[in-house]
Amino acid sequence: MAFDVKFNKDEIAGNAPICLLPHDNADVDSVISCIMLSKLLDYMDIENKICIFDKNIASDTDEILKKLGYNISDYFTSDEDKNRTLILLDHYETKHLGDVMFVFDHHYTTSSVKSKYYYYQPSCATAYIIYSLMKFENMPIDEHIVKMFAYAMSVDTVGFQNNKTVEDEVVELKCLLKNYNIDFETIRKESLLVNDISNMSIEEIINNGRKDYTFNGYKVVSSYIQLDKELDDSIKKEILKNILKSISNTDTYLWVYIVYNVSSNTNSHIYYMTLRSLLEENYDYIISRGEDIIPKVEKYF
Ligand SMILES: [Mn+2]
Repeated sequence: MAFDVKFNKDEIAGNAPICLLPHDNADVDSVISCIMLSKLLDYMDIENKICIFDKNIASDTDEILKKLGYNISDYFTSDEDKNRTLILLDHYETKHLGDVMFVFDHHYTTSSVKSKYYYYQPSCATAYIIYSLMKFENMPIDEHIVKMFAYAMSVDTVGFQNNKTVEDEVVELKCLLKNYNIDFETIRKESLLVNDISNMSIEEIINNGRKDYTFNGYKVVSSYIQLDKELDDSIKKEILKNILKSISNTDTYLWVYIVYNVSSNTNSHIYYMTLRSLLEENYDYIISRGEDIIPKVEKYF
């Protein structure tokens, strides 16, 4: 794919050291994109530093980065500097200080982006965009780099199954992995981090991946588990019973609980529970909580 971004070495070097920023509540893709771009800038001889200000890291990010040999706390920093030049990865606006020179993102926005250069592409992951940039700059691609963006792509598309999946990119990735004898299915499974509910308490099961919202004054909670099989009926009953208990104890109006089955028999079960009602929805694909379910719930309020 042609890569038409103005990535001028002299201009960037003139603003060095460059600070590479993942979004707050950093996830796998935003951190991997930073690490990949840092490698590219190193290759171009441009001084750079990855800065993670928000120490709340999205769940499981740590685990996948460790698999790749990185320790996320190595990038933690607290010193803001308004004279810094920033590059934002996997997001398009920031509250952190500095001048934004580049934004690389795969999320579409209609709001105006306050960055000198803005690069958006509807890719599986921002890490794939950085891989394209590496190729554009003739940087040698090795097995480790391929593994990095493979994990990021898989995490962001829930194992290449949600509607953010770009088929052309998956075909290219499969080809690259084959060249290095890396098994696609292994990367996919490892990135999905299937919950082992036999080792989780009922509290952990109902609060996994929890997010809290307030819509028009109503308290809404969402959480989910990811399995590689169907949920047993007895555990399902136990989960719903405990969610109901939590709803009445915490003055929650609605609890949206999602059970993902990421086996080859892919599906999503969604339970919308209030004190007095339970609505169940089933899909034969991996539905996105952030893009499909929560916006619909918000509209309801
Ligand atoms: Mn992303």
